[in-house]
Amino acid sequence: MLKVGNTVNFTPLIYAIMTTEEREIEFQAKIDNGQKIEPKEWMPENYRKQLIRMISQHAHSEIVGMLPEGNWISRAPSLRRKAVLLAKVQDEAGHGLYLYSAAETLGIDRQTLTDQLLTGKAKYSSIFNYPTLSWADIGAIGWLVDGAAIVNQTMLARGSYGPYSRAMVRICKEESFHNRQGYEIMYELANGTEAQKQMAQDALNRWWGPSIQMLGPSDAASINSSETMKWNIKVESNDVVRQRFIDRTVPQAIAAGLTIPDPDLKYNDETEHWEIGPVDWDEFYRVIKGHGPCNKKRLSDRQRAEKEGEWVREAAIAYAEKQNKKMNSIAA
Ligand code: FAQ
Repeated sequence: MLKVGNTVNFTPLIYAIMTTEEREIEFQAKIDNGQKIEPKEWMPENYRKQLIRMISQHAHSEIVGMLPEGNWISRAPSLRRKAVLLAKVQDEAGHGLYLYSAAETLGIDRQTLTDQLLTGKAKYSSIFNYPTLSWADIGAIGWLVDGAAIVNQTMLARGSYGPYSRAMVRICKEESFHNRQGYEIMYELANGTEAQKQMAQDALNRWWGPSIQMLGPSDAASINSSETMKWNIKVESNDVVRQRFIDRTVPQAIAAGLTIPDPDLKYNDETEHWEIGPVDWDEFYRVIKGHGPCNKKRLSDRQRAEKEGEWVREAAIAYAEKQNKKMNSIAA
């Protein structure tokens, strides 16, 4: 084994004669050493599969996540709010694209990933199966959903797969702006008229539970964690990340004058953490099995967008072919 600085590496010659078991040991040594794994390096098949599952689920979430917010672009209450929301929704599309590209480095193509989403084979985040009933819901999404996403993704930025962890760095910077604009909307409504305050509280009441759930099942029920954590795809467990989100969000609610809809919520002086009541895991599993309030609508909207965009893809291919022909004739 070659050890250059902190880097563990076998020479290519030794690598070629190693057994799978030996390669797995070397792979785990790299992970334990904090090294990033890059696309062309050897990796266990399940590492690849877990990454494709997680990254594509994440990419689909960004794309489907545009729908509940896109619904409010034409109804934003001012030009400033409209411009900010438009920029945010565009950012989410960009995140989807970086993530699909990161997944493609693992040997799967974009069309296959898209087909998995459109046929309902691949999951996307449970949180995007809820409706946006009022303007305050846009505030709640930015504050709570982007807030939960940032806490999770800051952790994922420390993960072992190079292209995914690097995508997280940029995504987190943008999510941070999304989170602030969401909190700003909520804070202003909560400190506005009585009707506005009620609108903000109602949005918090509806989005709090699903935001807690979106960070994944409890550690005891998390079937993938043993592999995803062994390989540092996730460097912290679902419950640890969830607790961090709760600890950061409860004081923000208090500062805005809003009430977290949980009668069991209390601060534990000894642990210095906010403790919540039971999470509605029945609701979570119902939603991820396709029975949330908007699952059918989200999927049919994406299916329609795919169909309506067909001519754009055909035109892009025809244009690329034309350009290629032109270049070839110049070269000849
Ligand atoms: N929804 O064994 P675990 C965003 C599934 S981005 C649906 O604990 P794991 C930005 C899980 O896939 C939000 N399914 O799984 C934005 C597994 O099923 P499978 C998305 C869920 O992977 C903001 C099963 O349950 N972020 O919001 C969910 O170790 C605003 C058992 O779970 C990511 O995708 C769920 N919430 O840990 C955009 C981040 N949770 O696949 C627009 C990347 C779990 O075996 C507007 N993903 N499941 O059939 C992750 O960090 C992880 O996948 C976890 C789950 C933490 C979500």
